[in-house]
Amino acid sequence: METVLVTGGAGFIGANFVRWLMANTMTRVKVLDKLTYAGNRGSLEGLPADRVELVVGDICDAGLVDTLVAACDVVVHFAAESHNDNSLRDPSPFITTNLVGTYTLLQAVRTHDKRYHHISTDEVYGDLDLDDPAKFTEHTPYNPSSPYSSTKAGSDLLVRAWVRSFGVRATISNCSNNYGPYQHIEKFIPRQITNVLTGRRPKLYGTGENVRDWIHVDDHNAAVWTIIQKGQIGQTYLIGADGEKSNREVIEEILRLLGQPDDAYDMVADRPGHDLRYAIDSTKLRTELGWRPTYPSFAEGLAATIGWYEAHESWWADAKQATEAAYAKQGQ
Ligand code: NAD
Ligand code: TDX
Repeated sequence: METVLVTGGAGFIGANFVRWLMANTMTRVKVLDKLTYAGNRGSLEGLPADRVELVVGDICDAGLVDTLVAACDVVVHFAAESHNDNSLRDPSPFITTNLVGTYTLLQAVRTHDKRYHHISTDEVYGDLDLDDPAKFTEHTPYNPSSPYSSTKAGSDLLVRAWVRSFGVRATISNCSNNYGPYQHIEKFIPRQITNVLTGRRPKLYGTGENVRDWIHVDDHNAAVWTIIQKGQIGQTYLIGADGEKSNREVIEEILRLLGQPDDAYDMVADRPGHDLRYAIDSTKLRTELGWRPTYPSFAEGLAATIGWYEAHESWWADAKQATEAAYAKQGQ
């Protein structure tokens, strides 16, 4: 039985990935997660103890990382500081975790010659104009805007260098915005859902015309596993499901699904350096590896996600007050 080391497996996408592996493969999983404010043990509850183990630790801890990498077959690296707004308040943990953490993992997979998959974001490419017919491809030049996206870009470049100079067996994927269960309520969609559920109004940054390209987290994770199974070493694959929507459209849809008037939201201070539009062309992944998104429409996925937050208040309630207090300090 293959053992997969999943870094950041107590975070949003990582925890959904572990759940996806349990449902769709025979693998055994070791999660390495520091349990920062974004990590939650509860996201791994109910999984089989003989197949999933959580090790609480830091990806910058070279000794621990070396031991765990030596004992696994494949490393899937999700752990990161992941929120743009936090990176504007304090970039420091982004530099450490996203750059030094990735370097630490690369050194260990190099030493032990292990297969490595690196999870990254479309934000490394910067942004597109609203009326630009182009989408991001694997050939788009890197042009990141925020401390978050620049550290993700830097980590991708480290991976490419370790492939070329040291022969590390790695692949990279850059995905668009994910939604689904277990996402921290600091992020756009769960923030608005839990605002309505707690009697607050949704908060739209700036004009709300900014566009994000939404994909259900299960479709992202199925693509990651496809790349691990069939991807070519050294290659980058873009993951996206043609889900472009403006932030205003998403807020209006959330309000409608929750039975509220669709103008019952506040317009608040914009994010400094706010990227205008992301859009992914995932032709390479679809044609070369045969992946397709399978999740039903965004509206259905959003309705199911709202249902999950309604049913799992105990998972998010403790973080709500502090998260909103931090936003309020910035007029958001
Ligand atoms: P998240 O913030 O929900 O989870 C990150 C996890 O990493 C948490 O469990 C946290 O405790 C852990 N972690 C942080 N620092 C650590 C450290 N030093 N050592 C060990 N563990 C640490 O993030 P997410 O949204 O699940 O994103 C996962 C990955 O996917 C990230 O690499 C992110 O850049 C990438 N990504 C996210 C999206 C998205 O829409 N959320 C889109 C594309 C790519
Ligand atoms: O309250 C809000 N109001 C609002 O209008 C919040 C929290 C966000 N926004 C806007 C900003 C963005 O245009 O919504 C959009 C989405 O915001 P986030 O959820 O913060 O996501 P984004 O900045 O697009 O980055 C996400 O996708 C790419 C993830 O957080 C990253 O980890 C991933 O790399």
